[in-house]
Amino acid sequence: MKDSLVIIPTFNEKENIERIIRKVFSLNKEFDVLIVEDNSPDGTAAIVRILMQEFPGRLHMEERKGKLGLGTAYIHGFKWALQREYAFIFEMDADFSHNPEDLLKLYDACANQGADVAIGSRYIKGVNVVNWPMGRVLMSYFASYYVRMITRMKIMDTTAGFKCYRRGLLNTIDFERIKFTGYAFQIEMKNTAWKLGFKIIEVPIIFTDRTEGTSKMSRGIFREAILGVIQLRFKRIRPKKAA
Ligand SMILES: Nc1nc2c(ncn2[C@@H]2O[C@H](COP(=O)(O)OP(=O)(O)OP(=O)(O)O)[C@@H](O)[C@H]2O)c(=O)[nH]1
Ligand SMILES: [Mg+2]
Repeated sequence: MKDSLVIIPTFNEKENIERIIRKVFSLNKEFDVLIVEDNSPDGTAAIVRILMQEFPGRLHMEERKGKLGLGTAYIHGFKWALQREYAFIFEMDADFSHNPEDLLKLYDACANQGADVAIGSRYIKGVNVVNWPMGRVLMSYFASYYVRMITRMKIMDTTAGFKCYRRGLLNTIDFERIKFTGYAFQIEMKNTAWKLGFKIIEVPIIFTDRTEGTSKMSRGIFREAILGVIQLRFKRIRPKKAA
């Protein structure tokens, strides 16, 4: 059955994009792929366009006018997926920090273990991060701890971006009320799911720093996350009104 869509947002990923797409299509389960492309100056979109001829009906691309941020890229992808029949909707980075093989574990947690959202978690069994400088590991680990303390969510890896959502969860979230765009977007989505009472399962994964292409992390993204979680703690969350 054709039930799963992997959303991959891209900005300047020409070194990774073809390999990651081919890797997903080589897995033992059928996943469709949606690239949300923000007009990368490096020509990422042109590479995807050529591959779309090789994988008609399985590889899709939505092109936006410019770099509008990770959060809105995912929301764009979620809306696209909900207009189609997908039951399981995944988030994955293009840079191989997330191992595409782990899509199967995330799928299993949602399809067979009853999760509404499965999170690929770096911090569920110790710290599973490869190739990050110690400073960045510590920062990420303590950021996760900080978020846990402030929001009181029982999630070990609160900033993780490797996920599988059940369709019903995404259908319940009011995307107009999702405000953050960087790491805080990932926290906000978890916080929203948690406050709405959805079942969350963390699946241990190993996260590997990118070896190709360049990072898009910025100080602004970081600031948004630090201040944003305090707002999240007090934010009232209501399910989306039925249309
Ligand atoms: N469409 C879109 N994709 C983005 C944007 N910012 C980042 N991405 C993509 O989102 C994914 C995660 O971004 P990364 O640059 O890897 O961010 P990171 O993982 O925090 O940092 P590094 O791994 O150190 O580079 C990658 O696939 C990026 O290409 C954006 O504004 N728009
Ligand atoms: Mg990355």
